[in-house]
Amino acid sequence: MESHVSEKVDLPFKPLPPEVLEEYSGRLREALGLKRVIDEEGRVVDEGLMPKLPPSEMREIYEYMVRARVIDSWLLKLQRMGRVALHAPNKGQEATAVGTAKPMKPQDWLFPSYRELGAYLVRGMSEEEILDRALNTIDDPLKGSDFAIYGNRKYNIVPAPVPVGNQIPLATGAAMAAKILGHDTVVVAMFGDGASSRGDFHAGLNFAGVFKAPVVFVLQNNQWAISVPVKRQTAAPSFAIKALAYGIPGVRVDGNDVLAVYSVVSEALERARRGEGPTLVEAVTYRLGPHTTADDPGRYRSEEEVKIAERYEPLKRFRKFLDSQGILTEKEALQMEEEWNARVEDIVKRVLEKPGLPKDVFFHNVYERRPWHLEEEYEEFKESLKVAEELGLELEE
Ligand SMILES: Cc1ncc(C[n+]2csc(CCOP(=O)(O)OP(=O)(O)O)c2C)c(N)n1
Ligand SMILES: [Mg+2]
Repeated sequence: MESHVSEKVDLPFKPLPPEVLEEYSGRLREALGLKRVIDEEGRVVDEGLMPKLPPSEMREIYEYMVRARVIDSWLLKLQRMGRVALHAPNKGQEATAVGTAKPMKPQDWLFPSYRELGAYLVRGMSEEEILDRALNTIDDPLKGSDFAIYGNRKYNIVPAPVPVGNQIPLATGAAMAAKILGHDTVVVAMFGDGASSRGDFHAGLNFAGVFKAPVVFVLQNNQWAISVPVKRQTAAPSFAIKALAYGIPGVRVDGNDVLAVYSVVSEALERARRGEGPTLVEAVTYRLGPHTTADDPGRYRSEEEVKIAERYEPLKRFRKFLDSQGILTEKEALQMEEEWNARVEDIVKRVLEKPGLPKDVFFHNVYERRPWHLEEEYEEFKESLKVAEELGLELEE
């Protein structure tokens, strides 16, 4: 009988060829090392990895990091004022967010997590839109759905899912779609160290490896998943090494060195665009703030640890580098921060004046045509609003 099977396995069994061993020993070094361009004093330690960027672009990268820090601190303040429900602070992770998004092309797609303000800004989201979202104003692009998680089709940013790591296989799927359609699109998924313990991480990386999906996985190893430290997250010596078991490169990079992140992510994007498949980038960083505004990190980590981590924070070191290169003086850099602070304060004032979303917002924007049971509920809801009005009751926005 004629066989319809087109694939076959290698028989008889034999050891793997030496070139595989050689390739993997190189990959092993990348997965266990730490790529850096500048050290914590801003000194160049690897000229070969330095991205070829004009001074104006270096300056722009710093400005995005400043903007991420400024809007982050405003969101924290607004939460403390009772105006924002919940915020996941970004402080300390700005280099990974900006360094990942900056080399992406406009047609690429970002599947982020909830801690990437710098990446949203680079993709084109404004501070005003971030605030509209966090405060659920009338201009909230996601119309009040869930709490402060961001996204917008306009910038090819898929809103982050609440279940940790769900975006990983979704990103692989989107990358496969782009590949099948022949689009020049690379997908970037961002997630934390904690997300690597979900089955979704395995499914997403395994599938992407087998089918060479054009996707870059950026794992932000910020040392903590709420109160769980990395040593309780995995027994492996690094997260990047996990990629090797899926047949894809895994690169461990200093996530507080924006130039190194830029360089490593650029290379991974180019690999994917050439049809060579996915890469896992482990960006080693540190979450300087609490997990969210509902968290008290004093219960599980020492202040001393945070103080040490602050020495490695990404803005200061990049500022020192820019100063030493004559691109931006420390004084100009600090002035830039003050200017953004004043600018964002004005935006905050304006956004606080905006009306909230209409009360019936949750009946819209989910289905193109409401199913009958929601239609019934909607009628009942409108009726109850009328009753409330007749009784003179004020429903909260
Ligand atoms: C599937 C799932 N389990 C648990 C949670 C609760 N939760 C929210 S964030 C988080 C920690 C995630 O840590 P990590 O992936 O390292 O990201 P980080 O918050 O450090 O950026 C957990 C357990 C969740 N949202 N989804
Ligand atoms: Mg984490």
